[in-house]
Amino acid sequence: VVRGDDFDYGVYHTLPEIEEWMKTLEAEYPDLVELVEVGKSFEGRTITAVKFTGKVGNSTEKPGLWLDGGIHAREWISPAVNVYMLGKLLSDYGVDAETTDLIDSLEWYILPVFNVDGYDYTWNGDRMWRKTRSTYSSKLCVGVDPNRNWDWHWGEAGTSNNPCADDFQGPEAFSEVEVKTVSDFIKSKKNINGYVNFHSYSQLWMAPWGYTSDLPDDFDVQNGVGKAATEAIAKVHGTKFDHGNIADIIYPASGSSADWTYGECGILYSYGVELRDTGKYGFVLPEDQILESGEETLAGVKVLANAVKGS
Ligand code: ING
Ligand code: ZN
Repeated sequence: VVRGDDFDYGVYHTLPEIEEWMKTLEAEYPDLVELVEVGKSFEGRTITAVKFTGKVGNSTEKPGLWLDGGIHAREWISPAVNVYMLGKLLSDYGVDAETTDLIDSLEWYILPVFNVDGYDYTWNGDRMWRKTRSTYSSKLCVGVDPNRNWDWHWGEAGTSNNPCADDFQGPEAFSEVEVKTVSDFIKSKKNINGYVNFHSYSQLWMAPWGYTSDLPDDFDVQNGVGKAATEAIAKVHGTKFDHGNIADIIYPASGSSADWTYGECGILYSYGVELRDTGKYGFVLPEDQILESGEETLAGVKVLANAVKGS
C-alpha cells in the first residue's frame, strides 16, 4: 500500500517505533522531509513533527497545513492514520499527480503523536488513559485534558475543574507544556491556514466553535469544506461521516485546539475530526480497520489541502 519502506502501516505501533520510523523518513526523502522538534513533554519525551514540502518555490510563502494525532492517548487510530497518511503522501510524491502538486504547493506539518507521555502510558500502564501525565494540580489524580487547555474561552462550557475528571481543563490555560509548546510553534508559523486535530471515535468532521453554539462568520466556508471532505471520505469505502459545528454536532467543549487555532491564530480551515468507528469497538478499533481508515481520511485531507492551497 505504501511503497518505499517495510514499516507495517496495518498495525498499531509504540511511541519508540513511531519515533524510529520518523527518523527513516528524513533519510529516505532528504529533498522533502525535515523533522521538527516542537518541544518536550512533562516527562521529558521529545514531541516530533514531520515537515515536508517540494523543493520548489519559497516554502514560507506557501500556505501551511498542520495535522495532529494522538492528543488523547487512548484514541490509537488517530496516530495510526496520521502515520499512514504521512507514509502514503511521501511515497506518492512524483508518482501521483495530485499528491505531487499538493506537496509542492503547501508546507505540510504532521505531528502523529501529540500527547507522547499519555500515549506511552496507554501501552505500558492503562489502555484507556486520555489526558497528559502532569502532576501540577494533584498527586492523586494525574493529568489534564489537552483538548480543554488552550487559551480560547478556557474553562467555560463542557469542561471540568476537577483534577480527577477526564475533561479536566487544568489549573490555567496552557498549563500543559505539550499544549503550550505546540501552540507556540503553530502561532509562530504565520503561513499556516489549515489545521486538523484528530480524535476517535464518532465519524465527524467538525468546524468551530466548541465553546458556544453561536456560529462564526466563516462557518459556511468552513463547513462547506467539511461537507466536501466527508463526501470524499464516503467514496473510498462507503464510511459515513457527519459534518457541522463542534458544540452542536458532538457537545460543547471550550479550550479546544481547533477553537484556538481559528480564534487566536486566524487559521480559517480549523477542524476537529473524529475518526472511526461509531461505537462498536470505540477506542479499541481493530487493526484490520487501520488501512481503510487511513485511505478514506487521506481523501478528506486532500479536499482540505486543495482548499488551503487556494487560500
Ligand atoms: N472528542 C473530542 C473531545 O475533545 C472535540 C471532541 C474535538 C471537542 C475537537 C472539541 C474540539 O472531547 C474526543 N473523543 O476526544
Ligand atoms: Zn479525543
